Amino acid sequence: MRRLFSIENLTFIAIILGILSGVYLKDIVINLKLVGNAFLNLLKMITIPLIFASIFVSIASLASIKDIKDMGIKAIVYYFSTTALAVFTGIVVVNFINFSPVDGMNLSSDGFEHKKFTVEALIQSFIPSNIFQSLVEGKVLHVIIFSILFAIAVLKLQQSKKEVITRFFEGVNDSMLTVAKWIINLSPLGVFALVSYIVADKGLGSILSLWQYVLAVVVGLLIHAVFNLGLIGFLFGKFNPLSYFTKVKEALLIAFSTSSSSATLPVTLEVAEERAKIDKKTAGFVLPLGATINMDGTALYEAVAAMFIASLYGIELSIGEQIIIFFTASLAAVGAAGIPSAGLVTMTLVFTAVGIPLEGIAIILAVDRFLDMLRTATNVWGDLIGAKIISRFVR
Ligand code: DAS
Repeated sequence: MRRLFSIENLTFIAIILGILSGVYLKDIVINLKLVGNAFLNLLKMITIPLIFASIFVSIASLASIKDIKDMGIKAIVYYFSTTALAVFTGIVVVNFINFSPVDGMNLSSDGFEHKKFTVEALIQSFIPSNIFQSLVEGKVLHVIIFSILFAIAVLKLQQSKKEVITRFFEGVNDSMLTVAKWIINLSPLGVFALVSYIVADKGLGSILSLWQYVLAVVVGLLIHAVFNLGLIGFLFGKFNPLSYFTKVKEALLIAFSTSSSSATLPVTLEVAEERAKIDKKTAGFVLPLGATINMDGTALYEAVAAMFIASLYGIELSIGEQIIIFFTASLAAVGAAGIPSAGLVTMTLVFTAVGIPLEGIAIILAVDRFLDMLRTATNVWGDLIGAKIISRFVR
């Protein structure tokens, strides 16, 4: 009976009730934005200290620089191969769905001021100029880069100094995970408020008008999350993806509700270490890194969006242009931050690469947040599959 009312099950029920309330009790739940944002802020509140501490503890507990390289290379190989597979899946799905013109679709942009995302911006998103500013602004990738370098430098200290610093960050890591557990207990309420507000605010009608595009993204994400990642987990991680899913589903539900991989990270780390029993060394390194640079769902979404908008403008994409979309969508997703609608910004890299009018992005704005929920859950699922696979190979 207790299992039935577990936090995960209550969170799932909260999502369903949130969608129904957003449709039928719009005028009431539209006021729940404050409650939803308060829950989101609680998660964001511990993200930066937890990322710093978990990466530090993970690296400090590795025996040598060689081990760090070993785990880092495995993580990068996994990230890029699964992201590329996600994009390929999206392109194949689009080639099966022949987008027909959307009736009543005006192709002029309605004031969507798009921020052009360039390769320079991508580089800058990696390299911090002032780590304290990055900590304050919550620039997750900067914090990760700095904490990796800091931890490697501490490894070179004399044993007594190294121990003091390591003990401190172990304490920070464990206490942040305890706070994460407390926040998770609030998730049914927080998730209900977040989902019901979003549905009431955005309305589900827009999904119908762009049903082919939504279908292509949803089918692509499902194939990637269930078939691609499930098979990769089974073949390389030697585990049953379904039973693994039942252990970590709370993180996926929070990812779906918050549309933010970074905000979900405290929950992702907690379910990985406490429920799926993945060692801290692997989880503490692979999950924070993955939450910012491993975004399978985002990459697939950007490729599908580019091909959909191109079809609306009557642009016939050659195989060569689809290959360009393949590479730029894989790269652009790396630059997407783990925050809501980040994929919408980096997708300009893909549009620019093949000459698709950026104004077209305004057309898919109305359904972006709903698709963001699904692609963020896919992103986090990809991170969790990677952590489980890599944990098999870490000594
Ligand atoms: N919302 C982003 C994330 O947190 C993904 C995206 O915008 O595509 O993963």
